[in-house]
Amino acid sequence: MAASRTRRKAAPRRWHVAPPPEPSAAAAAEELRRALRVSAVCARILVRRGYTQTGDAKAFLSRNLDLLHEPHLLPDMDRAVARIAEAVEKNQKVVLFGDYDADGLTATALLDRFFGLVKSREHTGVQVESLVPERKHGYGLSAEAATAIKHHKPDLLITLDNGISAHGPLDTLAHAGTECIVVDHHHIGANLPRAVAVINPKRRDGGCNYPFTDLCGAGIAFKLAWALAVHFSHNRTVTKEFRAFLLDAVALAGIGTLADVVPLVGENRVLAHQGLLALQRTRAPGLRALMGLCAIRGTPRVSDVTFRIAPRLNAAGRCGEVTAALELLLTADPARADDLATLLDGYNAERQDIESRILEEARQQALDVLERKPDCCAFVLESADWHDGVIGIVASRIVEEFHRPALLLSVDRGSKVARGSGRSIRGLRGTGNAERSGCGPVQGPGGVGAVRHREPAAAAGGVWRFDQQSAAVDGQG
Ligand SMILES: [Mn+2]
Repeated sequence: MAASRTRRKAAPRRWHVAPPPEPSAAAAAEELRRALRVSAVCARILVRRGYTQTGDAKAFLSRNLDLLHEPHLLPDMDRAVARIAEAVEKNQKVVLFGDYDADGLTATALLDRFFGLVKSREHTGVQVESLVPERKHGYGLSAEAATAIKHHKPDLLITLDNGISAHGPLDTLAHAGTECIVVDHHHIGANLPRAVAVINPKRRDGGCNYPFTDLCGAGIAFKLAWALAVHFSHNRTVTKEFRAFLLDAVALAGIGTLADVVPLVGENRVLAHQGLLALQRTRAPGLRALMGLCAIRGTPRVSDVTFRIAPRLNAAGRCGEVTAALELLLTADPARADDLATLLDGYNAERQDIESRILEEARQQALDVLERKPDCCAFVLESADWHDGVIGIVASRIVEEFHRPALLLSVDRGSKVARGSGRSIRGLRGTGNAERSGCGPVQGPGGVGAVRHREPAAAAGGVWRFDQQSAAVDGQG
């Protein structure tokens, strides 16, 4: 069918309306209204969200830093601090390896800047290098990334916002003499990776019981910096210098929290709120340059981060030179920061153009599928012309519009390799890759198949081999 430019309507938006409140809920709301002096509407919303006790509701509304849990409650935190202290003492070589999205970048920048402060105070020869993956190698610690890291011959590797499932690459690095600390918030598989310490709030093995499981990578990095600040203060309370550092660093943790779209409750709500306040007063040249470019004045709002700052940080990982965003967050030079912010802005504009073209094409494919199979329950859409750094965002838009899981494939017909990115709907677990999630048979091109999900994450990516003759897509890991 010829692609028509008219926007055919997909499905009406689905609303789930909560039942009217019980008499007890109405009483609880009235109690909150009086105790907290909030409006009746605010009190009713609090009760509907489960904040029926005055203390809980008050904490939820206060967003104070003292609501953050002690960093030492995180699993393996003490081991991580001890190993990092050893690296500082023995002048070792440390590599920080973060992911190239806004969460991974802010986590990495936060710790990199922390080491800068430690170096100025402790008269140590510790060498710290921050790296992000090359986009063609995909997210996280791939085998290729491990090879790149090996060239730096680090004594210690700290993975940030990644690493929890990188068993093979971490084994390789261990054989090469590199010890590792994994700092990650992603879903934990059957086994933990080989590492000196695995700091992940979702851990429940061996008595791990951190009270808040939804921290993002930058949130955990903030906790690690806090625990290290306590250690290097050689006192129970942190020194003035470290305190100032942490109060500034919460801006990075807040950006990571908002950019990663983790639930804004508990500690995340504190980090997001305090992060916005810290962003306003930060003197970090990169953040100042980004805010100037985005014309953000006064206290930044959540949408300033999610729609302006985060997309520009993410754009380098999608369309440009991946290291530009990390350099922006690390540079001490305001002129360089302005140049890099402008560069990221250009990448972002390019990303928007590419995204709207792919979205238009993907919508047409989805509508065609629906016309042929009105009862189809998921989409597999593909093209050889789609940029694989952008298909994930488009998949989200397709899911939003059609309320069905969507897997978008960017197919390289020469090598018969397809890179895919999928998004699922609420209530259906997100995907691993096609092979691991047992999906299939998936019909291409533009066909549909049953995409089943076993991983809890809402997003997934992977590489697929594309067999043109049978027009089928196999999971390749
Ligand atoms: Mn993350």
